[in-house]
Parts: sequence; C-alpha cells; structure tokens
Amino acid sequence: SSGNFFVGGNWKSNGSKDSVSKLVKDLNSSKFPSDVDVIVAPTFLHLPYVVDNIDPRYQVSAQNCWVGKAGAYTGEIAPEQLLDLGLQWVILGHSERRSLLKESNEFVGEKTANALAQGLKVIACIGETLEQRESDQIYDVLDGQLSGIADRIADWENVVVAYEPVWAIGTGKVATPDQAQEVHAYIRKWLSEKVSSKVAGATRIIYGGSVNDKNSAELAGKEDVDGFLVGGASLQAASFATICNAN
Ligand code: G2H
Repeated sequence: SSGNFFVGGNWKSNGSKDSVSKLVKDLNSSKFPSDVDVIVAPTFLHLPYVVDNIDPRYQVSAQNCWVGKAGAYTGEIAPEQLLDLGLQWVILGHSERRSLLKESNEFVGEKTANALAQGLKVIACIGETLEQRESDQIYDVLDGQLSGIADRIADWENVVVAYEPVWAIGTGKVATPDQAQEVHAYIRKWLSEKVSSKVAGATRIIYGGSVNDKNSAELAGKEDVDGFLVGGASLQAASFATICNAN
C-alpha cells in the first residue's frame, strides 16, 4: 500500500441546505485516525457552506470541473475558482459522467491535466462495465482510461486513482476483496510499466462501488487497496466514520 489511507465521500447530486448542515455537524463530531486523509465532495451549490463549516480535519473536493480557465463557458466552474473558494480536490472521470455525459478518456485526461496545472489535486476514476468484464475487455478498457490520463500528465504526485467497477456502483454488489485486489495490482503494474516504478509505488489506488460500514474492513486489508471512494454510505456520518476507521 502507498501513503496515507484515503477515504473520499462522494455525495453526488444529493443534499439540501438542511441535510448538508446536519451531515457537516455529524461529521465534525466523528473520529478517525489523524493519518487517514478524509475528503468530502458535496455538490457545487453546497461547497461554500461545507468549506466554511466543516472541521479542518476534512479536505473538500468538487465532483467535476471545467477543462480550461475561467471565462465564457456557460454553466462551467474552473479549477482556479474552486481553489479560490478554498478547496483542494476534484473528482474527475466518474463513471456517471463518462456514461451519462459522454465524457471520453481523452476529455477526462485533458481535464485532469488542466486541474493539476491550476493547482488542484485529482481523484481520477476508472472502471469497467459488467458487459466489458464478461467479454474479457476489462484490461483494454482500463488501459484506455489510464492512457487518457497518462498521455497528458507528467507528475502523478497529486493524483489518486479510484477503481470503480461500474457494476458495483450503487448496486449493493460490492467487488469481492480478491476482485478488487486483482485489479488494483494490475493498475499498479500498469503504472510501473507505463509511467515509472516510483509513481507506481507512491500512487494511492482506492476502491469505489457499494463500499459500506460492513464490507470496508475486509477490502482495506488487501495489499493494494489504499482507501475508498464512497457514495451512498458517505451520506450517513456514522457509517462513513466506520469506513474511515477501516484500515
Ligand atoms: C461509486 C461510489 C462513489 P456507491 O460511484 O463514487 O458510489 O458507494 O454509492 O456505489
């Protein structure tokens, strides 16, 4: 495993003013070890409130950002604006955006390069669908997603790779610890061969897809599982805290 254990809470398009303020209050009284990096990712609307009110033990992330600088790009938010607000991270390439918003490997790579260049840290998501897994395309798909990023960035220091098999996302069908370990080891080998052994050794590879307070400890026990990206279970402070203590 590599670096501090890393747990991200991806709130997706959930939350109201009331529910977010309750969640922040509950998170502020949650306990987790000081050597675990814990990140929360609210909607753009709730970012200012969360940045101003969450305990500084947490870092804050956006769930997406624009591919360039601020300007005449209706509806978009640029990395420099997220930094100005006081947050450090952005999630890019989540499968919901790849599928629903048709984001390509190249576009995700361009957004990653732009976000890093402007000073954000990136949680870069990759993962295969069930159909791709069952037709033995899993490693071609992962190679394409990784290359989309690796072809456009030189420095991986501020990148966390999230492996999120699409068939495990929001379905309750979590990957088994062995399935997760197998793919995480593959990703680390890919980084070692295509980038460098230094980057492969230092980059955190986290797992996402139906992680909860019951399955997180066993997954965290696997050698190449360096943390989690958590959706549904990050909306309850108690279950999220259990996951933050899973390592
Ligand atoms: C995967 C994950 C968070 P969930 O999308 O990124 O969501 O834990 O709800 O499967």
